[in-house]
Amino acid sequence: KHQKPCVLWFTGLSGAGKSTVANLVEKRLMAMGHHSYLLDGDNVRHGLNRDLGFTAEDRVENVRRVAEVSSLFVDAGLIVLVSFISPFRAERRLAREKVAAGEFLEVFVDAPLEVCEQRDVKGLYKKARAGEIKNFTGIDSDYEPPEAPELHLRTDQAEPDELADQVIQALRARGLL
Ligand code: GGZ
Repeated sequence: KHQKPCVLWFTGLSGAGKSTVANLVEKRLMAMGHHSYLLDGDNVRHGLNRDLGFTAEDRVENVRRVAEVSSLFVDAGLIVLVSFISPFRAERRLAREKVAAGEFLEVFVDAPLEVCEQRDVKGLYKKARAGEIKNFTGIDSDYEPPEAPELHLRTDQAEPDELADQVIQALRARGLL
C-alpha cells in the first residue's frame, strides 16, 4: 500500500471539531489499509504530558513534546494525525520544522468562537465564562489562527464527513497516498 509518512496537524478552538474530523480521517485511512496514528489530549495529556496544565507555558511544552513525538512517528513511517488546540503560531512553526518539507499539513479546523461556545459540548465555555476555569482558549487565553494553513476547514459550513473527504483528497493531491 503506497503511503508517504507525514503529519496532519489539526489546530483550532475547543469545540471547533478537530477530534471529530481527525477521527473520521483516521477511520478512512485505516479502511484503505494505511498505517496512521492519532495523537490527541486523550492519549497524551493523561500520560506523557500529565504534568502539564493550561497556562501559556504548559501549552508551549505540551505542543513541543507532541511535535517531537510526531516527528518520531514520521520516522517510523506513519501518517500522524495531531489534534490539539495548539494555540500559538510559534509552536506550530516549530512542529513544522521537525519534519521534512512537504511532510507537514496544517489543518485549520475553523468555527467562530460564538459557534463553539453555543455547541459547548462539555460545558467548559460556560464554566470559563463563570470564572470556574481559568486560561480558557478564546475566553481568557489567546488563539492565534493559522496564516497559511494547507487546509482550511469551516465546520460551521460543512458536514464532518465532507471535510474528512477534503483531507483525504489533499493527501492524494500531494502524492502522500
Ligand atoms: C482550553 C481546555 C482548558 C483550557 C481544559 N483551555 O474541547 P476539549 O476540552 O475536549 O478540548 C480541550 C482540551 C485542550 O487541550 P489541548 O492539549 O488541545 O490544548 S493545548 O494545545 O492548548 O495545549 C478542552 C480541555 O482540554 N480544556 N481546560 N483552559 N481547553
